Amino acid sequence: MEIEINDSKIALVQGDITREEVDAIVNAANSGLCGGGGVDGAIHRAGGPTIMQECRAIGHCPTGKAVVTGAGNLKAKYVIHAVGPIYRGGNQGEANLLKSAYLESLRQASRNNAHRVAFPAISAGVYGYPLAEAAHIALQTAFDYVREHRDIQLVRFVLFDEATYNVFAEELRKLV
Ligand code: AR6
Repeated sequence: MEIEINDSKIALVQGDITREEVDAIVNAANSGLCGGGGVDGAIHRAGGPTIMQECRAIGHCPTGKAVVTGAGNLKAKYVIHAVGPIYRGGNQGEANLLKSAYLESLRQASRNNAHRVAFPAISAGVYGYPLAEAAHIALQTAFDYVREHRDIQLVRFVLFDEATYNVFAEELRKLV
């Protein structure tokens, strides 16, 4: 499923983000930038050790922010490591922090002339964010950014499983 905004697109696909051929892929990282499971583990495994070397040199990324490294062996040019919030019931600023993780990632993409960006569902795995709400925040933030920043030509949400894809599709239909 995809929608057009001006001359840009927001697209939803089911798949593995490590195989994306866009300019930048976004990682759902932790603030220590020290790797882990889920999409983070998959990106470091597929991209090779140089990504972790660059993460160590950067050292830390606060929740709601994003940092950039090269993409090692991956087809993308950059990995944008975004840190989403751990969901703790919804009253700990989680929504703003999740929005910020997407927004800061898109700003990093713009800064690095990455016109095509792929995102996973940040915080929707181990970090426990309720999926429909996470999808709404992700899509609304991307929609608003793309409408105002014409340099971003494509935002692809690469959803790992069918259930996640379906929730994103439902939320995207509500948005347009
Ligand atoms: N491609 C796309 N999406 C994927 C892939 C993949 N290869 N693998 C998993 N997902 P998670 P979080 C989906 O847990 O909730 C790590 O240990 C997954 O199904 O990766 O932000 C980090 O180091 C889910 O929908 O990220 C942090 O400590 C989504 O990606 C912590 O987990 C996000 O799930 C971050 O937790």
